[in-house]
Amino acid sequence: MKLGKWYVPVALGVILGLVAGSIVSYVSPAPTTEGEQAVSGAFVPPGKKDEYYMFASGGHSGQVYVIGIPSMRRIRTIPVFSRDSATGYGWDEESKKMLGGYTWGDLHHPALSETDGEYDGRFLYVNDNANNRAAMIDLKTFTTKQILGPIPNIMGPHSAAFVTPNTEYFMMATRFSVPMGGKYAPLDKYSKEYHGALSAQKIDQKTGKMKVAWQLKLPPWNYDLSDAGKKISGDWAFFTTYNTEEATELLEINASANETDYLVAINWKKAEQAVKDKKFEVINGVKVVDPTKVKGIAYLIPLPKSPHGVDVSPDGRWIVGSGKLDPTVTVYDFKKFIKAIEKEDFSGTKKGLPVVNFESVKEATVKVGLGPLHTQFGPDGYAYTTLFVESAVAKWKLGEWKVLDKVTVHYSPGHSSAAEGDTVSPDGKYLVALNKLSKDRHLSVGPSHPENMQLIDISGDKMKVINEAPIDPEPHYAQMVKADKIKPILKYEKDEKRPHSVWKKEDVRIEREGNHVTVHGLAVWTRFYPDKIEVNEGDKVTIYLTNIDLDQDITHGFAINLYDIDVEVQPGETKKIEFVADKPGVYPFYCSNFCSALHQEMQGYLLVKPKK
Ligand code: K7E
Ligand code: CUA
Repeated sequence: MKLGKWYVPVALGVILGLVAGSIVSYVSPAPTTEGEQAVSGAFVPPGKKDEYYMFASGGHSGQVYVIGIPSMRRIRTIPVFSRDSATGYGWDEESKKMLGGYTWGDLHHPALSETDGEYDGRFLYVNDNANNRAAMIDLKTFTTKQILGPIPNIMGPHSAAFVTPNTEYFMMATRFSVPMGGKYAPLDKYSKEYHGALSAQKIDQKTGKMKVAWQLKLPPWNYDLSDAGKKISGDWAFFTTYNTEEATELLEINASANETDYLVAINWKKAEQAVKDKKFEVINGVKVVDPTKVKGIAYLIPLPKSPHGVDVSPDGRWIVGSGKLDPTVTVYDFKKFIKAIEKEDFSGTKKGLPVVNFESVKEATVKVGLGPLHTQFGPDGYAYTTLFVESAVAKWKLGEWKVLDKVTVHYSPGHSSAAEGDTVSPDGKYLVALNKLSKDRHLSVGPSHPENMQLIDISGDKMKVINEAPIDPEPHYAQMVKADKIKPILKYEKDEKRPHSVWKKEDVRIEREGNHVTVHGLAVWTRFYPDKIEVNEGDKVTIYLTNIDLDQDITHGFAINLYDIDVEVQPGETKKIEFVADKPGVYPFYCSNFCSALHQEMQGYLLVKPKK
């Protein structure tokens, strides 16, 4: 084995990481008492509410965490790709169908819907890196309303998720390249027969639901992170790549051999046009455009040292790429990029795609520090880059291209999230560092440590850590939106036309058709109608249950002992439950969500008569 160029920076990074880790354990700037928090502005007293919602990805928990800022209180967990018995998600028919037999997901990057580049508070989109899916959460109810996929031709859509400035599309690109169309090809055919892909999901503006619209066939590289253009770059999207070496083994070494990988710039309007012009082939039922055959869609921009994050400035002009093995971020000027492609100022082609001349489009190299991963923005051109190896956040300024301040965090931040940070007009004020390690920061809970989120006041010249909270594994990215933009409903409408809902005791019924028993029931403070369901062993049972308590916060559960069933019905909601009564005997059912002083009385019996 040859010791390549990769060896020195990697080893240096590890050593410096250890040194930085041991230094920062002595620093403890976060306020620890309410008094200190009150002084710092992070304390939200009883009766007062937070200024921002932060929606954090739950990583391989498959969930979304809702956190109040600045209090850092976790308000809610929204199950998306994993079942959650606390909300009955994954047991009723609707959510069971959405999950499609998968029991988990790897949720990395949430994206709030936007209008004119501003968060509009309607929907939240997320990706599933594990099972090639995308999901939509309706922020009226804070519930998952759609899981799309597995989407064909993509594999591990980590390079996601963002929406275009008016939520036209939700785009995702593959982390792993595989043979397209779900085919088999041996690894020694990697360079020829494997491909990356970008999948564009069109969004219905009324329902927020997605549909796979078209895809791009891309070179067999790993597509890592992405961001949508804004304003002047609004027709474009940017993706980082690694492993342009096309290695298939020992990637930690072999995928770090090249000095530069690429930033892939995609003109999604041109891709849309190519589809209209019928310049596509259909693979696995999806319209796939090959940008090596249609000019003007895809360009490569060299980006140093195994890039991770790419982030577009609020005005859309500056594109910031972080090379994780280099202590710098590289900033490109979108205006220079447009000039370069007009003049065909290329240094060559790679895999059939034009490579833009690096020096012609690069504006600056900012020496931010060790292990830069992701950048967020504040107003007035301030930028904040997380430094994983250095356990710090660097503040720098667009145009000045130099670091103005640094703050130590605990420890090893991945992403950070700024208030309204991905919009065309970030608020400043708050930045949350989503730290991967917490080590000694909280009471020990054994070998598995929580992650650690730290709130940084970015309103002054000096950044200050003013609050922190541990959290379950594992937030990657998060978005922070002004609280008054989110308008949740407090109960479901009493809709008497809703199929299978019953609102009066007189309409409650149990019907049998062959060996299929259908129950139209209701839950009302403090009983179930019916409270006795008699079936025969082997019957298929369908229960429609409506909660007719229309008061805020009167949630009923419906759980059946030993039948592994647990759903929740919100005020005014109807849920469908289905199972086969394959166990004979007597099985109490009960309300699993505390609803009143007589909650414990809210029970009934499922009687399953044995076969003779
Ligand atoms: Cu953890 Cu965005 Cu999946 Cu970087 S990613 S840290
Ligand atoms: Cu209804 Cu508890």
